[in-house]
Amino acid sequence: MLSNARFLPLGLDAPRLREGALAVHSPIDGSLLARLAPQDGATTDAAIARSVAAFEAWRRVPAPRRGELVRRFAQALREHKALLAELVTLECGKIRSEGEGEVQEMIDICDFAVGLSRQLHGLTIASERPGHALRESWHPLGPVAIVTAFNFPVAVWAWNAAIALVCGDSLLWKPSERTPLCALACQRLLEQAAAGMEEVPRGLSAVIVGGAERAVQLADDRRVALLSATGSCAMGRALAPRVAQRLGRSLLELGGNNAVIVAPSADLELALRAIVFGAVGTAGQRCTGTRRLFVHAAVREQLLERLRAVFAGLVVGDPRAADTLVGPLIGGEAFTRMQAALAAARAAGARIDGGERVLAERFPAAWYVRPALVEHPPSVTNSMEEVFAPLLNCFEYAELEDAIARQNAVPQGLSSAIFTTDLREAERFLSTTGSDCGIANVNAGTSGAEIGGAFGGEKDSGGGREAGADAWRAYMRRMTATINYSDALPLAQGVRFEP
Ligand code: UN1
Repeated sequence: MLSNARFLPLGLDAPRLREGALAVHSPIDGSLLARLAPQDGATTDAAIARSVAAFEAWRRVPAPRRGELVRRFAQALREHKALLAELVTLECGKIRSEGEGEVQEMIDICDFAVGLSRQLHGLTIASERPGHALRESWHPLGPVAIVTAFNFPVAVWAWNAAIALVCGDSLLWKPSERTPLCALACQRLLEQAAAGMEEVPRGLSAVIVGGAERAVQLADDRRVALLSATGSCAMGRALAPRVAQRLGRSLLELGGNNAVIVAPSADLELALRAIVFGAVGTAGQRCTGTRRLFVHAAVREQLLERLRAVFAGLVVGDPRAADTLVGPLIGGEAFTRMQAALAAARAAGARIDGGERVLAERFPAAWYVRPALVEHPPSVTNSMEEVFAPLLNCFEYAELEDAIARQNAVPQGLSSAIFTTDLREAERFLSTTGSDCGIANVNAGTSGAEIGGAFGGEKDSGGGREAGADAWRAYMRRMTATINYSDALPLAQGVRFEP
């Protein structure tokens, strides 16, 4: 069980974390961290009702004051950064530096949102009618439901929450069943930030602990103004039609099958480091992770030889240890899926280095793997599925056009990268007919985006955009107003209608 005293500042105190039906295990060693009581349909329904009431109060608070709440929250995050990062590591298994990076990402988006709280601007537009003004304004939207995955148990919520809060919305957070403690800790820090701000209504933010059926309930409920969901393509496919059925709004951030193209002119050392971080960072469990490599025939052997050596030498182990770079998979199903993908590749003639389970004796109830490098034979030209594990599929190419075509030939379209020092190749990759992804990088890897840019992807990756300069618009409703300050009533388009 979680050591109470240690995590007391995050509000994770004893009794209520020991009695429920939902067992939370650490992927580090399989140990039991807590037992939480999941919410049922009725308590979720009541939480939505409270969220509506909180929204109705919060939308009246001036946006810069709403920003003040987010500023205080960022302050609380700064104070508790190390502890929250430790909890992230414990609950989802990412290494310490990545846990801290995740909390930093929360702080970054909060700072960004505080600035935005004074910039939620509309337009004034020239009207075609004399004595008329045309104006656009943005108003708070309503309760925003945020469904998050285990791999970014705090940052992805913060991308949504910080912006939704300054936009005047209330929050309902359904975290992954695997990482509810992180959610409770964030909720506690937000409540602390709100203490002393009397304009913050009760129920402004709520955590809904539970499984997929709670996400379905949020998707189905008309009171939820926006469903922002991050997770697998399958999850998106299950939820999006439900929201669409009630003509509601959704913002989807789903899977990726991200590729790196390495051209003959590439700085190979740079490419190597970016590919390794992209493929094995967070134990391959990032939606932006590098799944595919298209390397030019001229540099193939050189790069793969280096990759094999680096993969073989990576320190896999307890993510709390200072020298570990690859922590555990989230669980046994992830391991099984990875092994199935490796078996299929092997059957089709691939050369595979790594991929085996390690540390099974020390951690019998956890799932550590050596990252796998899969070199496909020429007969296999692409891999279509996202396997959420440290597994890199390598292919050779001869013409850039063909590499770009293969990169784009998958259902997903989240992130992509090219390594080249040839300006023409780089610009070709970023052009209209280049990468079809929401994120396209040059001489930088597929993962590790900063919050200043819009984040999200095309096709099966969901089409949504979070973070970035204009993401706030998704969390507000847009109103166009025509104001007639004349004493006549001219109709637009010159229409005459005189009864
Ligand atoms: C995710 O995996 O869901 O760009 C989000 C990145 C991180 C966010 C990943 N900033 O890799």
